[in-house]
Amino acid sequence: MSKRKAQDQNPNSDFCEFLSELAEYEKNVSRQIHKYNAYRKAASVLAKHPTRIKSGEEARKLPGIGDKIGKKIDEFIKTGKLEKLEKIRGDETTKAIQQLTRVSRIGPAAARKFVDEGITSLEGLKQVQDKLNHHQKIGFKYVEEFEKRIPREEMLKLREMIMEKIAEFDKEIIATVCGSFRRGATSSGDIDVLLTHPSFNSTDREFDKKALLHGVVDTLSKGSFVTDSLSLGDTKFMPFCILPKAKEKIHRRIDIRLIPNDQYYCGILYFTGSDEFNRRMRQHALDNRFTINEYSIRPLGSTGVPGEPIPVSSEEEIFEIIGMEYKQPHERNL
Ligand code: DCP
Ligand code: MG
Ligand code: MN
Repeated sequence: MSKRKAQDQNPNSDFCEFLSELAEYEKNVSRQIHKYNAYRKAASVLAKHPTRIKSGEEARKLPGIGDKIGKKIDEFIKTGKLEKLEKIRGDETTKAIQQLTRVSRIGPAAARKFVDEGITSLEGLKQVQDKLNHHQKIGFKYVEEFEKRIPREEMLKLREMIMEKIAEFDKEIIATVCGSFRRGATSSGDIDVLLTHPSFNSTDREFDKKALLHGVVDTLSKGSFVTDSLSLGDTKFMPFCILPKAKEKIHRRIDIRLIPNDQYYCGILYFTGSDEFNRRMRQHALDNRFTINEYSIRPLGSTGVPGEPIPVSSEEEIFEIIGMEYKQPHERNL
């Protein structure tokens, strides 16, 4: 199903759209992350609701929708617009911040600083490129390309290409493409690849993880596939690539992380997301006195101090430990 079709089938898509716009405003301009989360959650609940919501009161019966959002839904039903959104859309500072935060690695704080200095557009940013750090320069250079999502068809080809090159270097490396791709998305923002190796354990200080990752970097960088890199560390590589036979020659972002095998399943769980799903699962874990992060799952002692990591050999085990019903990756699109 195409993204468009999915939206058309959502009878509350206009509510979802204004809630998402409010969420973006709270994240980038007013910087109220709680409000951002509240709007996003409400939008995701409404996106899944099978029938058209007819009033704020009806909406308030859904989880995650309270009085304030209920009132906005009423206003929108009655007038076809929202005062708050009209104001936001007309505000010059807001517009400028929304423009500048399009650049990857220019966050709300950096954007506001530029705006205070009188830089209010991407055109303006071009004049002061020396003020950008390395990441921001690359983000600026590719701003339009990075906004284009990668169709699943191309994701499949990219995965094949990446897997092939990695296997060429070391057949023992285990690689999993996580992120929205693993959740079955029809398009993705980037390619999230997690790597591990049977002989790489977190307690093994001798293992040369840097040599392993850099071997992967070298094999990927052969030929014209990789064009640039945002960063390269001992366990993380963020290159850009262009698929040689792609229909459109657009730079795509790859996010590669090398993880010890004893932390692989917590890593896969985390990098499969969604971020909202992760938040809820971590809360569920806490309610049952466990703490989960991208590395491990640990029991919480009576004083709230985490104990030793619990060994796990699948994602299913992590769900089981915290007493949560297993969710397939495609059921984690919250
Ligand atoms: N993640 C998270 N919290 C964050 C950032 C990331 O839990 N603040 C996790 C969940 C994400 C995963 O990492 O699903 C990958 O991050 P991406 O930003 O690549 O997000 P997605 O792959 O889900 O979406 P996209 O298609 O936009 O890349
Ligand atoms: Mg991703
Ligand atoms: Mn990513």
